[in-house]
Amino acid sequence: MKALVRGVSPRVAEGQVTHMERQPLEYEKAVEEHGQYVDVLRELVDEVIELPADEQYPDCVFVEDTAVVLDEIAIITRPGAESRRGEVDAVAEALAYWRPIAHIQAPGTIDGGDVLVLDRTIFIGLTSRTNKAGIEQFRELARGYDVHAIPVHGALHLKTAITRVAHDALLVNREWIDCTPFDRWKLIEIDPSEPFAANALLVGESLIYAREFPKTRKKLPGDVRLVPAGELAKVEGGVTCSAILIR
Ligand code: CIR
Repeated sequence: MKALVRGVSPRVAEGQVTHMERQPLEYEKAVEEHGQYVDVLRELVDEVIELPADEQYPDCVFVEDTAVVLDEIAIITRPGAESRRGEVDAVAEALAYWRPIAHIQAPGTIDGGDVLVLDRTIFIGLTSRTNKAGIEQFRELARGYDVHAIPVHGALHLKTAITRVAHDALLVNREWIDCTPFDRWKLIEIDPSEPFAANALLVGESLIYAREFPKTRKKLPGDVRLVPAGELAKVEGGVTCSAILIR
C-alpha cells in the first residue's frame, strides 16, 4: 500500500470553515502535527508520495477531497467549494502513474471526504459539497460497485460522521446520519462529549486516530496510533482528510 499526501499551505489559516467559527491557526504548529502524521503513515505503508503545498490553495493539505482511488480507477473529484477546484490538477497528475483517471464534470460536485468505500459497497454523503449529479457520475464510473447516497445533516462530510475502524466495524456519530443502511456492520458510537471523534483512518490493520478524543479512543479496537490533529481541525480537517491510500 502507498499513501499520497500534500504539504500544508502557508495560507492554511484561510481554509474553508462551514460548521465552526473561524479560529486563529498556527501554520508552524499545523506543519509540525502534519509531519508527525506523515511519520506514522510511513510506518504503516510501503511508500509515502509527498506533493508540495501550493500556496494559492489554503486547503490543499486535505488531499482526500480531490480523488477517490479504487483498485480499477482513480476518480478525480470536482470539489464542492470553488476555492478548492484547482487542487485536483497536481493530484490527478500524480495518480495517473498508478491508475486510469476519470474526472467528475460540471454540474457534478463531489468531495472525497463524502465517499466511504467499504469493499464493493460505496456510500456517498449528500452534503453542501457533494450533489446528486456528482453521485450519478461517480456511480457510472465505479463499475461493479454498489453505490448508495446518504443524506448528512449538520456535518461537513460523510466521513466526519462515520468511518471504518476494523474490517467489520464502523465508528459513528448518530447525530449526523441515519445508521439504518449500516445495520450489517458493528457500530461503535463516539463519546457524546467528542462530536468530531468519528473520523479515523484505517491503514491495513492499524488505525490512525486524533489524540484529542481520549474518551472515544477507549472504545477503539486493535492497533491505534495516536497523532496530534488539533491545528488542522480548526479548519475542519480530520485524519482521513490528509491522505489518499493507494492499494
Ligand atoms: C474544507 O472545508 O474543505 C477544508 N477546510 C476541510 C476539508 C476536510 N476534508 C475532509 O474532511 N475530507
